[in-house]
Amino acid sequence: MTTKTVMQLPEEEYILPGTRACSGCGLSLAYRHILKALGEKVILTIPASCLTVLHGLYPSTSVRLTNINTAFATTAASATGIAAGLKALGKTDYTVVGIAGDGGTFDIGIQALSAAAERNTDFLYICYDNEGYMNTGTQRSSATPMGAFTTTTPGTKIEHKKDILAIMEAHSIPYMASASPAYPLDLFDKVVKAKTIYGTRFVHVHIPCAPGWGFPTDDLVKLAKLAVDTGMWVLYEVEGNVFRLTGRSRRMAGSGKKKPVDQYLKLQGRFKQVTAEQIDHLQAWVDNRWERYLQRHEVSNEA
Ligand SMILES: Cc1ncc(C[n+]2csc(CCOP(=O)(O)OP(=O)(O)O)c2C)c(N)n1
Ligand code: SF4
Repeated sequence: MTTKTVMQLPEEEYILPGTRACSGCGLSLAYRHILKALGEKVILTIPASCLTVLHGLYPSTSVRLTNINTAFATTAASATGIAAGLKALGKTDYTVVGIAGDGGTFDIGIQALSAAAERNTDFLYICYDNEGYMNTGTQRSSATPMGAFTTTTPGTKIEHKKDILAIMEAHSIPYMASASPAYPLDLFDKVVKAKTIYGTRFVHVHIPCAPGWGFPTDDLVKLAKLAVDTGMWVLYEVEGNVFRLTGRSRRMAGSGKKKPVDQYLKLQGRFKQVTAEQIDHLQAWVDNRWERYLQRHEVSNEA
């Protein structure tokens, strides 16, 4: 089922008013809808990250759900343990959810995640991707795009972003998707779907970060939308072997319209030093990936 309006979302709020996240944080917006989709019967496990900051310091918390704070590299290992514990207790009505940043997923957490995915361990893993180690001061991760400045890339980053969804797909997991806080209904529906499937499910969420990327906080949604409109972020899902573009990306596939990447780059301080050559590289990278997605989308829709 597709959610058509925000009026159809559950009224229940799991984030209490007042969190320690920065104002205008993309994570707060996405997380609100993720938690609405997950509901009460959930056990979260979260490593050191902006999300731990959002949750707050023991004994106070801004989130009304059960959460375990785990070590940086161990989100998937922790989720594996919780899933095994629930199974031993015969409890089948809880969803186990590991949620980590891109540093905790693409880099330090990938070993435990790969091992769990290969075993098809029964949990949902959500990677919120603010494209750097933001909680500790904007260091580079393998999710940082080419041309972006970070505090550990003198000049700008010279490598492209790692394709984590391709890596997860190579594990043949039953469900994976990408989503954006600018399209909360698409995000909500994907998490609801992921919740019901058995095995390792992976949802990758784009998280614009005002202080780390250098844009005014009220540009958050505009920037998140531009990421999709330029193809820097693509909304899709892979269910079994079926690849589907979704939401705004699906409509773009129909109209054939994609904006140039520099429209997205020029709104962000982190791309202040990007060179013309890097913009060309980024555009070619986006165009190649988009073509591949279009072909897969057509093939899967023909079948
Ligand atoms: C083993 C280990 N190394 C380093 C740290 C310090 N540390 C805590 S959070 C963090 C950055 C997390 O980055 P990411 O996972 O991308 O999440 P974000 O902060 O961007 O939300 C680092 C380096 C740590 N807690 N443990
Ligand atoms: S640093 Fe960025 S991702 Fe982290 S809480 Fe602040 S705005 Fe959100």
